[in-house]
Amino acid sequence: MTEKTLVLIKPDAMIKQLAGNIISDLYKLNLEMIGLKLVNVQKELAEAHYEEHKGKKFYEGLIDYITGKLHDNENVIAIVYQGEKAIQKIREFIGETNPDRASPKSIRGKYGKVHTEKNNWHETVLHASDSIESAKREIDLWFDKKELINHS
Ligand code: FUP
Repeated sequence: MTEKTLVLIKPDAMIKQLAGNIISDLYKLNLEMIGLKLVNVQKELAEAHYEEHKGKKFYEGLIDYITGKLHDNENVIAIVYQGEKAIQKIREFIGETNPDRASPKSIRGKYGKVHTEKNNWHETVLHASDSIESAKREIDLWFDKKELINHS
């Protein structure tokens, strides 16, 4: 089934200059890129994106992370991919949520970090939507329809 999914190249990946390599690796999944932009992430957008985690002990760290406060870089690259099994393909590529448990071949396994000293906040390098419903919600949050190629 053709799906759309949202990928965010997070501030840690941006500061480590991993964005080019990540996009290059994502090409290998044979998905179509239908939207891409650099976003200066404000608190409102961060809180809307992570609303399901409000109140959890790592929430404040997560919001500081995605708004760039922890890496002195508040820009992330947001990309929408479309294709067969796009959600599953990209989730496998990025690896498990906890970088310590993620496959060493995955992006999170290679570059992620768990900060036990900061309420178990995970530095996860990339975000990728985990279901059709969350992809739809997240794409609407990060992109205007007219910013997507061949939007329907
Ligand atoms: P994922 O979809 O893999 O990003 O995972 P979740 O939606 O469960 O988590 C959202 C964000 O919270 C991720 F960036 C990781 C972060 N997180 C922590 O920082 N600590 C935790 O204990 C669990 C999740």
